[in-house]
Amino acid sequence: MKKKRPNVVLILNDDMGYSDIGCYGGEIDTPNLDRLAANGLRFSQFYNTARCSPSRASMLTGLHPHQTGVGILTYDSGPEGYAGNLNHRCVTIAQVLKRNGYKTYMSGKWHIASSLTQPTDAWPLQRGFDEFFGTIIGAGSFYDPSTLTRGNENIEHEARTNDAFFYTDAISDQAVAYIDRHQRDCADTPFFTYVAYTAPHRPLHAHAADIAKYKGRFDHGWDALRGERLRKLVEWGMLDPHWQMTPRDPAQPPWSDAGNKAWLTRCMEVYAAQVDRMDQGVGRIIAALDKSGQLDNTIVIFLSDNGGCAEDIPENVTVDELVNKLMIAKSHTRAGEPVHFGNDPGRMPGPENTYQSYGTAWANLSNAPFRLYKHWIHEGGISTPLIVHWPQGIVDAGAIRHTPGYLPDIMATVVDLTGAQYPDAWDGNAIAPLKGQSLAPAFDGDGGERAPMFWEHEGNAAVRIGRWKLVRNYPAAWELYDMEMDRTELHDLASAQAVRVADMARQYDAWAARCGVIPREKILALMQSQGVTRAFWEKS
Ligand SMILES: [Ca+2]
Repeated sequence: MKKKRPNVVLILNDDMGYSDIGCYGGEIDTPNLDRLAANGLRFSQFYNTARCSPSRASMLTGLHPHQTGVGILTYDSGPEGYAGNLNHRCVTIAQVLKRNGYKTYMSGKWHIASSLTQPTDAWPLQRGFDEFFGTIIGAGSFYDPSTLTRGNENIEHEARTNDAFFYTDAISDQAVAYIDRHQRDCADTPFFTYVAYTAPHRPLHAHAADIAKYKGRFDHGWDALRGERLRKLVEWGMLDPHWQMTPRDPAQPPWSDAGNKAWLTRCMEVYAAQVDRMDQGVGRIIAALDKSGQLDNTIVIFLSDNGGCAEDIPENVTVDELVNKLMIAKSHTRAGEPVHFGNDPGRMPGPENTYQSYGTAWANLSNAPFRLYKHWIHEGGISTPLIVHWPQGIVDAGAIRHTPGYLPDIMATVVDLTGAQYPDAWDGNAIAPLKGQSLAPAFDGDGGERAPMFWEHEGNAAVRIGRWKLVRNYPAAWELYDMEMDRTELHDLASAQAVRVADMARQYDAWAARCGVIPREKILALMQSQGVTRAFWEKS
């Protein structure tokens, strides 16, 4: 008898740093993710694409973001490669698996379609999902989310009329319901479930009980805790003992000098509560898989879409723009109280009437020990946990893998392990060749060949070839790092190795031309000429 093909549960979260969860050195209680790691694999060098939309586009299609039409974000007037809308030269994992006999489900944030309110061919049901519950937009209230949708139908009223609604829980509930119903109705058919949490993306919204649990957990402050995380990661063999801690953002005070400590710690407590709630949901999803007897033959993959975020709630846009144009906030709570935008030490974050973010210094902690944040291609912007759990396919339970990889590898891995065919054409359109490579060989051990990896986001860019990483913080010059000696990117070797820099830059330029990357100066002018302001395409 033919062995049943594995199910795939792909869990993505939003704006979480490399070292936040327990099994990557953080203080947050994530027993369910930790258990997946203990029975599966943790990858120490997996990379995303520095921001929500491009990461999702790349992960779901196996291509680079610019090839899919989602070069930056989801605004609808950009040029080729930046239309902000999934194009027809790519297919999603859901399309590929559905054509290969899988049932396909999605619960959570989409954020790769320019139309937020009217269904288009870039919405989930038209991109291979049999079912969809979630939001089309990239951010918003956890209590009353904009663009809440089931299938192709707006269901915002379901949250608005339900005092108990909380988006993280709703995403988990729906994922569990899919698994339960699938087991009841079509247990012999393999399935793909994409669970895209918005936690811990700002605003800092969380349940009071979850926040209370973290009281005191961060009182030692960002400096001591960064050191503690690095110490743990080195002790566990995740990071190399020779890599040094990066300096914290010099614009932020040492913890000992910081004012408003009660408010500052509360910000991090709410962030932790957001992640904690997600982990509770992961626990329920795993329990549903276990109860249905599917857990052993399900590949569960967990990762984050970009590094910890140093961007605050946009201050250069009006409340009207936040609410009506960007649609990332509501002007009133469901009970009709006014809401308060922006970070205000006089007001504790967490409840529905607040829109706050945790700030640069805590983002430094999230990304410890690495440099920079979401939006940059230095390690702090693109390093993510990657946990893979698959009892039938992974023997070396609890091990760490140092094989580098990045988002296009997810499609390649899924295609490899399910036996599905990645198409060269779809509905008469040519589909770009798959850019990733399967991670499956690394399930058995490190040491395989790794093709060069490339990134570009808003002018920030990198190429990694073997141990070498060439990286640019736009508009500054290229920097060169030896990732075996210095993964925290503290010792720039560019001037000492000009020949290597020139060679890698040439390879980067060839890749950028091949994949339709438009230089930052030019894309900015093009977007502005088409009425898309910086505030719009950089700040949400
Ligand atoms: Ca994100």
